[in-house]
Amino acid sequence: MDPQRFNQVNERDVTLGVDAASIREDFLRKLFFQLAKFPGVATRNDQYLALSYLVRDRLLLRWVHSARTFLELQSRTVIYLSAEFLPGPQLDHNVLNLGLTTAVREAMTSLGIDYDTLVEHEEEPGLGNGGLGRLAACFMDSLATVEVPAIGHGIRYEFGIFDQQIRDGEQVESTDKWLRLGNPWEVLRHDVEHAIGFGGHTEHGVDSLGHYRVKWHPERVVTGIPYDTAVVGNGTTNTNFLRLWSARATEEFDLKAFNEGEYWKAVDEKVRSENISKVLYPADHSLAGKTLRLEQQYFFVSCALQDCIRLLLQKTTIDKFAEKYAIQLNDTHPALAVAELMRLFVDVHGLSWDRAWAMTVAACGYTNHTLLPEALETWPLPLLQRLLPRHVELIFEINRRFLDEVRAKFPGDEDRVRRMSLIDENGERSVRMAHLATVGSHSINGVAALHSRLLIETVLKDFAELYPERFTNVTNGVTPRRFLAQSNPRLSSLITQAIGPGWVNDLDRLLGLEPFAEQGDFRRQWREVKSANKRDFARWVSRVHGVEVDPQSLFDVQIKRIHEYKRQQMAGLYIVWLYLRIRAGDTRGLVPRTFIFSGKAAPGYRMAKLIIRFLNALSTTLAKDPRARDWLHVAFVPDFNVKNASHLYPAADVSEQISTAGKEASGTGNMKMAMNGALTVGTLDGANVEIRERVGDENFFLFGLTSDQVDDEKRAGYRPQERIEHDRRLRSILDAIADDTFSPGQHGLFSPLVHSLAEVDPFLVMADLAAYIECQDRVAALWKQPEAWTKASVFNTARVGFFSSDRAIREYADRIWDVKPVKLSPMK
Ligand code: NBG
Repeated sequence: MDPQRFNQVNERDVTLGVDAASIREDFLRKLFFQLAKFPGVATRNDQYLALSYLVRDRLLLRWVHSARTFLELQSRTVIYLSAEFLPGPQLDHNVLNLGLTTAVREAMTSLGIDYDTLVEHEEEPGLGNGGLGRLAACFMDSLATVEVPAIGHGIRYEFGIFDQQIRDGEQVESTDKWLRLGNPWEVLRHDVEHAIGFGGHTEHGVDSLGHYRVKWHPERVVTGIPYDTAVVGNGTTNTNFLRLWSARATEEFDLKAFNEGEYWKAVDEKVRSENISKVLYPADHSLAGKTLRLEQQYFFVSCALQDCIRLLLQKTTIDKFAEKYAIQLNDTHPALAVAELMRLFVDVHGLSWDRAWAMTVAACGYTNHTLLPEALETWPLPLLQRLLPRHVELIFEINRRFLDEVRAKFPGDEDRVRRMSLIDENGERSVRMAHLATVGSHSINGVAALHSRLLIETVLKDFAELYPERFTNVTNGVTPRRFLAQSNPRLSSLITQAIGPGWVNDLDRLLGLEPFAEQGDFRRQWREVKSANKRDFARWVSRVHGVEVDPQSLFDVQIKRIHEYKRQQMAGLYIVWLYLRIRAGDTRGLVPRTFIFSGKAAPGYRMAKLIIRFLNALSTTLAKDPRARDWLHVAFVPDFNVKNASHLYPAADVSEQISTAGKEASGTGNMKMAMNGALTVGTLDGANVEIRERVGDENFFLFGLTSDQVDDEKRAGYRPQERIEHDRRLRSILDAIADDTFSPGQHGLFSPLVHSLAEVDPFLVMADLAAYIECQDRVAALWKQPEAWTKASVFNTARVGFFSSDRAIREYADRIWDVKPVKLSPMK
């Protein structure tokens, strides 16, 4: 035995070929030795797995190298806590980031395998609902690419976001069995597990040294085990990882119960424990007031933080925690981290309260992702008390000290104290998670300039007055690797032809495209790329979903979660307006258009589901009417997810970003589409504001009320009826819907929609619709001038470099995390 000798060996002693011949040979090795198959019986899934495993080897080599280096250097590490991650399919993305695209294609071709078929075969991990989870995935990609050491922590939901089918125009949900055929990317760490307590009671006392100590005796303990997925940077060696926690029963069976013959009772506890990581809550922007959801949040936060401490203590002591880690709370879902850190520091590791609190605040940062009241989490105190009794005590103590600070700064202002308290005393007492996250963080940011301004003017106003230095903005970004290089190879090669390589990791270089916008020949090529992408999309959507679209028409695209504030219904009303005109023979100024919608509705959100029903009804009605054939089509593409979206972004001509101003925190689909050369029709909301500033107002179709005007309208007692009375277009649109034009044989199907719009209109659709119609006229007018349109399209791509998530991550790294990149040398 010579451990010294073993320790001197390292990953550099292994080489993995990156040429087509090596990849071909490794493919066969994986097929034979890992899957125990020969070509004659290997299924497509076997081929996919064999290829994925050999690609994973190349990731793991870099990962091991990164991990060893980071450990030696004790590099400061970002811990990104997020209840949701939507990474999308891994195979092609990893192949691209490793620079293996050509070699892999060649190797597959030499074996008679179509690489694209394998890529299309992959199921994605749908471990998120929408933009928030996808942002987390873009950030993981950028952290590795800009060489910042990071670990993402989340939950390995056995069932992710539901699959959506459209049956008879309605959304039908089915379980997402993403793990069914195996997940080749994850690595289970058998040697790591953490115990997560729930319930029970606390015991207060004095230890042998005379220190006041609290001990929590949980009633129930669940085990968390980690599944790791490597995340490699593009063109870097740096490889970070995503650590997703899965819940296991601590004892497989309750032996006593089992011995007494109560088999069911014995397995009951197992089922209860493992339910924690069973399924993702499929609602975005609404509080699911569920015990299980709270259990999920605490479960992954505690696993993550215990794991951080475990790693820290391998090399140093607990008081170095805040030097070693920058903890980012992705919305309030992980806000319990603030209380859990205090528990770990004070109760478990014996630090003083003040030391523990200073480290907690120094380590934590909080990103707010929404101002919508229904999405601001609060947990009923009795529930918290029952599940996490020690954390309630800690939250009370944090609150007591915090409110003393508020009183000292604003003497006599008890109203303010009530507003700022971590505990909401109105009605049933509850804990305000956004307040907990804010008080426990040294930095609080919104996700676009407007959103961050509104955050400090409204939801967190009192906090911004107390701690102005803590508030900042980091506008979101998206990864150009996945959303341009990988999903739009045609446009990518045209860009590279024009400005050379290197832009994908330095997206501001796209500015170099500007002069090309003036060249007719380049514009022609640009149009050809878009047309080819649209034809591809038309073929794909027909083959996979049986939806027919005409690639010659203008593709007007709105793809995102279905929500009243996002106003898919407003686009629907505009389509009705166009249809009424066409039926009346008035096609002046129109251009042939295909409206493409895609998005899921929360299963319990009735109005959102009715909007899906409505859009599908428009689609069928128009398809049946020969008068509409040349002008107007509507396609609803089922099951919006990262994979399907990647077919859509490259094909979009118009990007619909039409939320009520002040409601969409940022949006990221807006960035993805502009990057692919779509022109935005948008309100001054979220990141639209900054997109417009950058691409130029002449290359952006703006309409609608500003967020201040929306507030004014509401304050003045907004009445949609007045708008309807004054505008015969609005009347005729609503009348047509109410008359069952789109619901033949189903009288009154859409009356809840009409009623909501005409009587309440919480998102001011009626106030903005006229402006929207006029804005769409401008769209049609520009579409009729292909040269001018193309120029605007080129300018959109050229000027959106700012919206790379690399830029966003660099801002977080400099202004919030204080982390420096760690450069690693290239590896074979
Ligand atoms: C969403 C916002 C989007 C934003 C993403 C990412 C939540 C709670 N918020 O506008 O609605 O782009 O977060 O920041 O899902």
